[in-house]
Amino acid sequence: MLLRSLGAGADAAEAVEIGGVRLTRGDLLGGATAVAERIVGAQRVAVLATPAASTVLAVVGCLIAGVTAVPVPPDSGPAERRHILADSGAQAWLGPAPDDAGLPGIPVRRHARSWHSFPEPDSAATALIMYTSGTTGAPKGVMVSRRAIAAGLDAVADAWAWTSADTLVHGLPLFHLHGLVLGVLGPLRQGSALIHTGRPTPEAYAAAPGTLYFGVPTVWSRVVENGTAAAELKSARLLVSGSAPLPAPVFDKLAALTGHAPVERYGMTETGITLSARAAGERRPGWVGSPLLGVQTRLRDDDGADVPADGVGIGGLQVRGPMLFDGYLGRPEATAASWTGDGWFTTGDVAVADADGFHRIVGRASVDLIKTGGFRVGAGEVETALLGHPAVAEAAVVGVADDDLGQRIVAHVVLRDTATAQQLIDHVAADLSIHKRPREIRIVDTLPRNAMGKVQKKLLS
Ligand code: MCA
Ligand code: AMP
Repeated sequence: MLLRSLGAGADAAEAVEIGGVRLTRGDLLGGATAVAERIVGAQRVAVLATPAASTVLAVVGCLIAGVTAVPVPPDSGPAERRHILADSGAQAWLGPAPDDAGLPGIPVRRHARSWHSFPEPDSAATALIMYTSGTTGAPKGVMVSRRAIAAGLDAVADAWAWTSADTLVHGLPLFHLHGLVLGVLGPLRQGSALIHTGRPTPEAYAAAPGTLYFGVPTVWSRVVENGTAAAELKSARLLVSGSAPLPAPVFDKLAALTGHAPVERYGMTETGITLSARAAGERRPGWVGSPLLGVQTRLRDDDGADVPADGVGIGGLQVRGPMLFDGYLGRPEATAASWTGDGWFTTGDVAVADADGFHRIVGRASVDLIKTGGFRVGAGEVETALLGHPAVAEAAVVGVADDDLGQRIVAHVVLRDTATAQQLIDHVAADLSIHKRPREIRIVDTLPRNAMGKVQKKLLS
């Protein structure tokens, strides 16, 4: 059973606190089963993934009914939302819908209850389609099966000694693997309580009594800037960081202020979490730990030759394991291109491994995938939005190093007509979600190009 804590008794136990609403296990099982009754027989539904009880009930209802859920960022611009709906083939909005809904709505009633018993869907069935950016083009739908979710959650539980005695605290968005799969389905599989703080602020983390705290590096760097909040986390069992590189100074300050060296882990929407430090093992700043249960890794150089795990050699990281995705929805070529002929997934990250199996992520092979505040943003997607403005002749978008966000999005733009930076940012905002907007626009006369005419992004920083 995927969400094995539901239906396992202890119905009065506190399961989820989110958006000021508290749901016991019984509330969640009864409420989500009532959702399941409304959607059973559908194939895919869209869920506007606000940090609210309705999102949790909707996604759990989908899992009970065997309907694929498509989480949609609540701040997504109309163009991005239209793409996700059309590409995914979602048949309805489950729960609250945006004003320009475009699809029929199925309400999620928080107080409705059903005690119908659904058979457990096939473990190979697609549980979620999560949209994620590539280097170019519109986001692709990553199909994740029930068994991949189960294997991924069991693997992190093993590494982090995560049990029903834990209370998880986080305030991450519910439209990505980190906040939704690890952060909501994780507690429901392990039987631990969840406190979702709405937003992942230091004050909210400090005020929530938990044992296990999840954050992206931006969250932890904000925590260490707030000594009072950090001190409240001394009573935690484990602080976990992932989704982007945790700067070593933040690691060190967190350890000094809270008494807990953070557990770093590495993953992708496509692969789930594959590498992590262990609760009972070494935590090394700048390193993301060793392969989780069932995971194998290898490093390959540009010619496809093996790079030794000697702590020095740098190579493209390839992984395989039971938590990997089933492909990009409707994109067989992109799916095939991401796997090697002998069955390894090419992460696009460049890494070092040592003889103990510890890995360090050195960077990404492509400058066109930006990680900002833990969000993955394709440069091409932002460039396409900018080029849609009539005054923009050329655009090159890069991620520039940023102490708070890891990288911040900066657009270099050649204009053919007058436009202000704010007008261009607003134009992107009309298409894409908030975190994909450039933080800065640099208006330039020309973009640096090589002899082939290709923009040399390495010169733009
Ligand atoms: C944000 N704002 C902006 C922009 N971005 N304004 C103009 N242009 C922009 N580009 C606004 C916000 O709406 C907000 O406004 C204010 O600026 C502050 O924004 P920011 O500094 O970004 O703070 P924040 O909104 O609090 O965001 C920081 C954050 C956020 C909370 C850390 O980045 C976040 O939730 N990151 C999590 C990403 C994540 O979960 N990734 C996992 C991917 P106002 O105050 O008015 O609202 S899954 C993954 O990576 C794999 C599988 C893995 O390994 O986990
Ligand atoms: P996403 O699909 O949003 O899950 O982004 C996945 C990417 O985030 C990976 O390919 C890495 O580039 C990056 N990433 C995730 N976790 C870490 C980490 N702990 N350290 C460095 N990079 C990370």
